[in-house]
Amino acid sequence: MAKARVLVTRRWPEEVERQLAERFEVTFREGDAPLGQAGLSAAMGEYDVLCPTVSDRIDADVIAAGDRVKLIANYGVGFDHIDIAAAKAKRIAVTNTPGVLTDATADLAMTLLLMAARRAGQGERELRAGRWRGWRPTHLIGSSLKDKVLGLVGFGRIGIATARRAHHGFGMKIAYYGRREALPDVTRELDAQFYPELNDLLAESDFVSLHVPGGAETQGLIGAEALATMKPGSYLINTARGGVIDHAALAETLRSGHLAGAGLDVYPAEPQVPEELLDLENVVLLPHLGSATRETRIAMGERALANVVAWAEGRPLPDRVA
Ligand code: 8YV
Repeated sequence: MAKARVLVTRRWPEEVERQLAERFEVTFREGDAPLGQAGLSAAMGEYDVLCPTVSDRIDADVIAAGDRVKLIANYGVGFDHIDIAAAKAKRIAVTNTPGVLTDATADLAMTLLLMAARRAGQGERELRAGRWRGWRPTHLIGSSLKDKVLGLVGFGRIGIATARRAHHGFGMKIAYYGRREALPDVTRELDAQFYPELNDLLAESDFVSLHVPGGAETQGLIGAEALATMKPGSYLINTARGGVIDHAALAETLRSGHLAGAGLDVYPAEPQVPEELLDLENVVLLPHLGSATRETRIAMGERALANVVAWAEGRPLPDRVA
């Protein structure tokens, strides 16, 4: 039987590219530049399997553009960049890579939280620019974490992993908003307080960290009203998806001082970063690094590969989302 034709849209760590190439007829894109809508559309008619990332917008037009692709094996856990309804309608299976990037992303949420709380980005910019005037008791004063309330919006795998770090490592109190209450074991372990209403969580939290999926359901969830509801002097952390926040409203809230700071890893139209944030000292801006560890990026590739192999062998797909 002919090997399935697989397109990998962005470069993966070498060891997983090699494993994939041993089993399939794979096209890797030498330059690692994004394919764009035209390239993705053309691929729909030329490959059996597409392995995209968050940087590829697989919308309804792309999905309609060709009839050959039977599996979209996404390299990443979030899949709001793929039109799931359109894929389902064409009986194209979609898989993701859950679980393997939980710890890396929770680590990055804590990185942002600590950087925002301790004004680390601001301090580094000051030092590199030669503006540091030496130690003094009132220099770049931030916030402590111990006994502060961390409110998690979304309490799935990554939200819980972040809560564990914050609670056991930094002595923070844990509160969360989600569709349902967490399992009793988790609630007990973290002494976590459930808030069925988002606004109540926002009003009570010293730090808010977002862990909901992207897409229509969470678009603009943290808009002007939600930001105004947040505690004065609190902090907002986002490692989820950029569309969850209204960034014009966030910039205003940071400028006014209502929020003490924010830490962001994701943006609505990456790689563009909302202009209004760039001049603000009290926001930490990272370039979507949530899962960017060697171990994690290899594990993500292996997980995507496992789905492609299962598909090729006609077995149930381990991480099917459509
Ligand atoms: C990935 C992510 O690097 O997995 C996700 O959903 O946001 C990132 O950690 C990216 O999505 C890869 O496609």
